[in-house]
Amino acid sequence: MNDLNKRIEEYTKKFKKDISEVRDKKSLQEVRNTYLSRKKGLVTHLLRELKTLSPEEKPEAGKRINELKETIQEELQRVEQNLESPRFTERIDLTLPGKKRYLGSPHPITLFQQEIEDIFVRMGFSIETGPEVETDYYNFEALNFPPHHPARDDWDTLYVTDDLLLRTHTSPVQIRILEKKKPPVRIIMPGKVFRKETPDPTHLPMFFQVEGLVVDEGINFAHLKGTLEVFLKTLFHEKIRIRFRPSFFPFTEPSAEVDIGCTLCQGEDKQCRLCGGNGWIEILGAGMVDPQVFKNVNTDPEKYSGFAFGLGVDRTAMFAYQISDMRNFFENDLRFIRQFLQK
Ligand code: 2NL
Repeated sequence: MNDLNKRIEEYTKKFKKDISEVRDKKSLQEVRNTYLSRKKGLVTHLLRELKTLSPEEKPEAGKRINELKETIQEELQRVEQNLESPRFTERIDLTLPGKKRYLGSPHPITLFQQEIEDIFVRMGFSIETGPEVETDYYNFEALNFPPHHPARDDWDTLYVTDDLLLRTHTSPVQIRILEKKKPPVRIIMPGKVFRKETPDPTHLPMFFQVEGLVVDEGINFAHLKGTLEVFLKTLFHEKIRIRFRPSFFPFTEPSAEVDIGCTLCQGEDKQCRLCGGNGWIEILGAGMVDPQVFKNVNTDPEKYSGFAFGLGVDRTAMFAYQISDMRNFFENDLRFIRQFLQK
């Protein structure tokens, strides 16, 4: 009897040790076999040995062996559950700081483009978009660039095929609209445009442009001037000077370029990193729509006139934020990008 009691105690201890070392299902099964296997299990042996005890000793010993068996079964089940759900075995430290999730935000150029759009929308313009891969006709010919005309060279075009190209300006959208819609037209066209250029502080092979077009009876240069002055004064918060210079574009006549006084040095610094000491910054190209362009879209130039303009969004953002290298916008250095997050 004593011998049996001793072994019950011994197995109880040994089981505690064995079960505490279980780390996977295989070792769990081994422990189960060691104690409960029908043929060789240690507990099975103990039960068999009950027979050798006297009738007085049997009930007490039987009870203890059954208790041991139940304990073993419960423990095996508990450990099995733990193995199945890692949450029970891994200790989770609830005091650790959480993982920080960063919120996305629009790109600074997108935000600036929206500012530009908002100003024109408040003046009654609507927003139009169109394809980035264009035909030669929409990008050049309809805009009064004859085939093989040297002016095409100024646009450093990226060709897809002989007839298909990446649009070099958003003007083709205006042609598409004028083909479909009779004046009055008052629209702006924001979007990506492409030029074969090596990136440098003031040039990118892909940039954003906003072009605008107003067509109606009796539209004249004063409308152009007034509209662009209101636009620029609003965008630069009234703080700028504006000047118009004569220029040339194949699709407008007469044409002008619009400069603003340097936003960094106000013309006072001969070595200014933004205007290079010039004091003026070229912001817009504009002009009265050439009569030939109207003829190309079946609009009568005797009845209708219009003005058009175009500006580079990235370029203008550069002057609004006083950044001297446009490549900063697309290098995706978060320290740079985050400065423009809207609070
Ligand atoms: C610039 C100059 C300009 C236009 C774009 C235009 C469009 C049609 C007819 C006539 Cl459909 N003109 N667009 C006119 C003048 C200038 O952009 O330097 N952009 C960055």
